[in-house]
Amino acid sequence: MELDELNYHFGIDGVVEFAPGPGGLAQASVTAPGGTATVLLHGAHVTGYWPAGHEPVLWMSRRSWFEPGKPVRGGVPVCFPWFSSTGPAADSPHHGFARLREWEVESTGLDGDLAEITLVLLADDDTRRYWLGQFELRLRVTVSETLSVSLEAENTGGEAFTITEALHSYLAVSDIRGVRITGLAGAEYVDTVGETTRRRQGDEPIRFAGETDRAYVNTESACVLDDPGMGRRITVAQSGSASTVVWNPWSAKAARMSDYGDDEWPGMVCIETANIYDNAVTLAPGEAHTMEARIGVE
Ligand code: TA6
Repeated sequence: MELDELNYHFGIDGVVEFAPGPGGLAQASVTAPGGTATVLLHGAHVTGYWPAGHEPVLWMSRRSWFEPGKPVRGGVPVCFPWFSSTGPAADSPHHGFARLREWEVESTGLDGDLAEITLVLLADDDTRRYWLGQFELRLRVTVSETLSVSLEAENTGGEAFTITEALHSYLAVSDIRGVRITGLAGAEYVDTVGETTRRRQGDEPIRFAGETDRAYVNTESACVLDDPGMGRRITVAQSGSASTVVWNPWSAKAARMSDYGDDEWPGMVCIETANIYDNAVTLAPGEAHTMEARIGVE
């Protein structure tokens, strides 16, 4: 649908507006008294979140691609129907195909101080090239005093299927070497830096002194990112999610990523709301599952 049609059918003056985003991709701006979020139809990708009175919360690489069929490096990538390289074939796209596809706008709305947009991706011949699941996937972005991103997957076919999934949130920080994350004390995690091993988080906050890539499992706790350099705390709460990934590539891995600036690694950390490893989700025919990330700043 063209931008003028999107604005005619789904635009709400001063609340939801569609315009060319980065790379000329169609992007919605969703504005409520509590802040603004921007969402590409490409990948149903939240590219930015600006709570009223605060600095941007989401990080975006200056080297990100903004092209059909390519992932965006920053914001909130939607990882579905598999996480990382756990797809069914050797050439399965990393983190699944949902973030590579153009989604459709299904609805927009304003309810008091809450503004929202819902986008939908349906199984089709392209998705079946990678994965035979019959599904409807909806991403609902709600701006109020916080940013809510919820991913609802429905099995519309006759066979059960199992998915892994993540809302892969990139958060902007002053300097990764000065922040700490609490909320995961005692949780077991899969550490994928070097040889993959299972460890258990102690009571101390998570701090960063090198590449960090940890998938915490069987935890539904909210995480708090304390950033003294920016004088703020970002909370990532969740529902329908039993895994949390914490990731910073550090310098060497950053230099290996062509869509990530070599000097950008100090400015971000991912706290990803997920269902992966032990927490994969199996949906029977007709069954639906919703995973939500709620991001707030104080
Ligand atoms: O969530 C952490 C992770 O799985 C890292 O291992 C790294 O691969 C990151 O995701 C980014 O993946 P991407 O496919 O977006 O480059």
